[in-house]
Amino acid sequence: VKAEAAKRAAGESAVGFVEAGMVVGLGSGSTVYWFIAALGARVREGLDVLGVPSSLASAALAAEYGIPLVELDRRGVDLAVDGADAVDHDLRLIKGRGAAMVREKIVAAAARRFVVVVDETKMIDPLRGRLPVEVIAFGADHTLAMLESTGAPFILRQDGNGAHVVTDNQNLVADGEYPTISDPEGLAERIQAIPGVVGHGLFLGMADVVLVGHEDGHVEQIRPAR
Ligand code: A5P
Repeated sequence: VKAEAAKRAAGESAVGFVEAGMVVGLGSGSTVYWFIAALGARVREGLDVLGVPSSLASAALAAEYGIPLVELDRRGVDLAVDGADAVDHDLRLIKGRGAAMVREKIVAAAARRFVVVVDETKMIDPLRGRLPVEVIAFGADHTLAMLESTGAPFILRQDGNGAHVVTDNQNLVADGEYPTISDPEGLAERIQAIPGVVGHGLFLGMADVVLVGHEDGHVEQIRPAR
């Protein structure tokens, strides 16, 4: 419940970045939930925005909150707001606990401004832990072996019933467990070069600002040094 207050503070504060007429990328997860709820309230008050959802789950949520939705097109989006699983001092991110990182990265890369909302427990430096990778089902076992050559055990993600998790793009998710990620850029390059890989959860050099929510309700804004 304490963490929820921090998530809520971060998510709601991102509404301050939204201006009338914007096309807004809507990420996924329990922190962005608060952003979508708060944005929906502003839409009900008459704010004119369009949302571009980065997952089927966020599309359903945004529709429930009355946010008009459009598909991503070549105009891109003005602002994207999304959560993260880990953030380091360079605002490098790990994403994908919700298995939506490929669409999330497409939307974030299409955004003129990318705002990340997290609670304080997500500040993890150096980056480490679970790194999700979306893989094509064909040859997945061999792809796993290639992923493991980058220095972590990988397993295919399963749901509560033991079935493989299938992404919105009809692919599988492989989760790696890295004791530490000392060279995120090098690792990202090696993973992306594996043919069975669609995309991975490292978001490097993308975040323009990270809004860190604390349990007492205050929100810190961190911007990259670059
Ligand atoms: C979804 O694929 C993830 O990238 C989420 O953005 C991430 O897991 C953050 O979710 P929470 O805000 O629920 O922690």
